[in-house]
Amino acid sequence: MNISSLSKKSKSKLKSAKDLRALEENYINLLGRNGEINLLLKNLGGLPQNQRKKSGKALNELKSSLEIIFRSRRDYLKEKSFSEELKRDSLDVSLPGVKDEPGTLHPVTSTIMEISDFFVSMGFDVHSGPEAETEYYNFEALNIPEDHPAKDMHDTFYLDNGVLLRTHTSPVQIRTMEKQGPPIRIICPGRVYRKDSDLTHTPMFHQVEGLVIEENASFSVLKGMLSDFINNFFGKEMDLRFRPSYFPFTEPSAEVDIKWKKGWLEILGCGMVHPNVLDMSGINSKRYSGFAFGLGPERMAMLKYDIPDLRSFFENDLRFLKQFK
Ligand code: 2U9
Repeated sequence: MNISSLSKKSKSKLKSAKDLRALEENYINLLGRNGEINLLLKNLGGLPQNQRKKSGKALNELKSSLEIIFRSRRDYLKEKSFSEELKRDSLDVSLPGVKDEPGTLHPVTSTIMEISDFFVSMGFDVHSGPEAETEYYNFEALNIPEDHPAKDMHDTFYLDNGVLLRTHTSPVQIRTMEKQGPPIRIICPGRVYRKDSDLTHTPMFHQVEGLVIEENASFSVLKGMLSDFINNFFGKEMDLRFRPSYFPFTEPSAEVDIKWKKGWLEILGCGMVHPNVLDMSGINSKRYSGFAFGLGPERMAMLKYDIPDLRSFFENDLRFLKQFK
């Protein structure tokens, strides 16, 4: 065995290892339990007596110096990989940050919130309900007759099995009347759907409806409440008129117009809840009376913010939406 050439070869193997993995591998091959050096040490017994001592000493010395080389190379490679990692992951803290542009509430959302807040201040609770409804809750329970044009396939989106997309938020009020007895004071904002699409109609739009049921609900209280609401919403005393109208679910019914740029403009509908509607939902119409109203927040927002085209609410054009910051 030529220990001097083994020493040269093994030292260079450790010193030249390119990375920690290669170093580890070379270390195991040389100094591991079954490594080259240990095998030689194990085989010392087969050597003649005079060589045994000399070779043993030389091999042990080689082992110690290889250990030292291994540790120093290992420390060097660790340091090198760490500094490479630092270089790779370094962060230039002088670069400009990412500008975070906060969003804004959609004008329809803030209008709904403003309307709801007003009625909440008058003691109303805010209720919501499903957008996919049954014919019963959307039509029948509201005293809307079988042959009413609103029930036509041309006006209503029908889903499977007699389920439809609600055409108004009134089913929410029906569900509340069934669950909760009088007194009731609720405001029901939400999305509604009608098969309508032109300059002034979109297939989805919003409604806010209100319902009050108590022992002495009267048209005069309704009139006072809606007048206060309108003046509050537009921030000034408005000229308004209650004009007789017809809805299947209210009797008597009225529409409210405001004076707008010289003419009259309709902005909401209202009326005393029809006794049939109360009775069908389990409320005794002999003891209780109710009033209800409905309005369209898109229309209210168009008037308040002078928005000419209904469709701008649904186009998500940031140049439009940013104006409501
Ligand atoms: C129940 C009883 C009565 C809700 C009412 C109106 C009049 C009305 C329209 C205005 C414009 C809807 O947004 S719009 O298209 N609404 O004119 N809505 S009374 O009456 C109800 C509701 C529920 C149980």
